[in-house]
Amino acid sequence: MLVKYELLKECSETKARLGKLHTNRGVINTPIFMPVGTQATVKTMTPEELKEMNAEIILSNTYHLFLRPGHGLIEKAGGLHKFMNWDRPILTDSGGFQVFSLGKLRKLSEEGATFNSHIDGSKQELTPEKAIEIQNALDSDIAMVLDECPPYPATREYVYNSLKRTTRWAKRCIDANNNPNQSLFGIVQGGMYQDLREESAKELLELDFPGYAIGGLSVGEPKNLMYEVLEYTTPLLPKDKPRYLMGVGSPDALFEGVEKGIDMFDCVHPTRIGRNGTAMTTYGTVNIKNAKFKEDFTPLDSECSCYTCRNYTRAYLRHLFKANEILGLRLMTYHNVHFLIDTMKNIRKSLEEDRFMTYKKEFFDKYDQS
Ligand code: PRF
Ligand code: ZN
Repeated sequence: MLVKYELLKECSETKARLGKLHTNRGVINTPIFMPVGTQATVKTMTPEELKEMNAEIILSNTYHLFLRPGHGLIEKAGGLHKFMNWDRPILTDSGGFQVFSLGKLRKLSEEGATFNSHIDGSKQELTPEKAIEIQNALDSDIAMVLDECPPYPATREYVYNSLKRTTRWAKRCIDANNNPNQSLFGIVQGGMYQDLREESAKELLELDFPGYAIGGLSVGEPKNLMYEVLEYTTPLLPKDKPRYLMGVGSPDALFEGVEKGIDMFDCVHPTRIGRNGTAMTTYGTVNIKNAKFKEDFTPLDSECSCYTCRNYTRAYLRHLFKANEILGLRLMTYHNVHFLIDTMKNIRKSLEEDRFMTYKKEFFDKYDQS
C-alpha cells in the first residue's frame, strides 16, 4: 500500500493543516518533525528512546548507506527496519543533496552524478536508477526521487536547466521503481524563481506522485526569501497529498512552514547542536558549557518533561561536557529531539483547537531568538 494523506482540519487564519499520513507501518500525525538517522541511527539514541519521546517516523540517507555498509548488506539483513531495529516508518532521502554537498568531489551529467566517496575516495556513480535500486533494497516506507538542488545564488538559466533535468530524473525514478510497498515522492525545485517553481510543480504533478517535497530551500538564502518561496510554492501542491519541506527544522522555520501548509520536516539541527552542547529550550537556546551554569542545579528546561529534564541539572550536564563524557551527548540529544517533537505536538493541538497563531505568538514571546 502507498501512503495516504488524510486532511483533518484547515486553520481558519493561515494555510496550516492538521492531518494523518497512513502508512504500512502505522499512522503519522502531521505536521510532523522527522529526526535524522543518517547512518541508520539517530546519533546516540536507541529506537526505544526515540519511541519514548514519540518519534513517529525517522529519516535516513541513501548516499551514506550505499557507501557503507552497502544496500546489498542491508537487504540481506532483511531491510533497513530490521537492520536498525526500528519498526515505525522510515523516509530515505535519495542521496542527490548529499552528493551535491560534496562540492569539488563531484561531477554532474544527464546520466547522473559521479563523485568520490568521502570515506575512501573511490569513484562512485549515483543515477536515478541507482538511487531507486538502493532505496528499493533498503525498503524504506517513503523514498525520494534523485533531484538536483541548485546552489544559492544561481542564475535563472542554471536553475531552469536544473529543474528540467530534475523532472527527467523523476520520470526515470518512476520507471525504475520496483518496490510496490514503497511510496516515491517527487521533489519540486526551481530555486528562488516563482515561475520556475510553478513549472517544476506542474511537471511533477503530471507524474502523480503520492507525496511532494519542496527542495532547494535553506541553502544559504535569507530566511525571508525562503518564506516567500514557500508562500507561493506550497499552494501549487495538491491538497490531498503530503507536503514535505526538506532539511528545515529550526523552531522559527517549523512555525513558518506549518503556517504555509507544510506537513513534514526533517533536520539534523537538534541532534547536531545537542552534541555540540547547545539545547533548545522554552526560553531559547542554552550553551551548557557556559561557566554561568557551573552551580546551576535546575533542569535544562524548567518546562520540559523529558528524561533529561526530569532527572539531571544544568551543572551536571555541563560537567559531562567539560569532562568529555558520552552521556552528555546522549542527554542533550534526547532533550533537543524531544523538544521539537513536543513543539510539533503542541502545534497539532493548537490546530485542532483552531488557535495556531495564538500558540505561535505564545511560543515566540518566550523563545528568545537573539
Ligand atoms: N533535495 C534533496 N534532499 C534535500 C534537499 C534537496 O533539495 C535539501 C534542501 N534543503 C535538504 N535535503 N534530495
Ligand atoms: Zn528536556
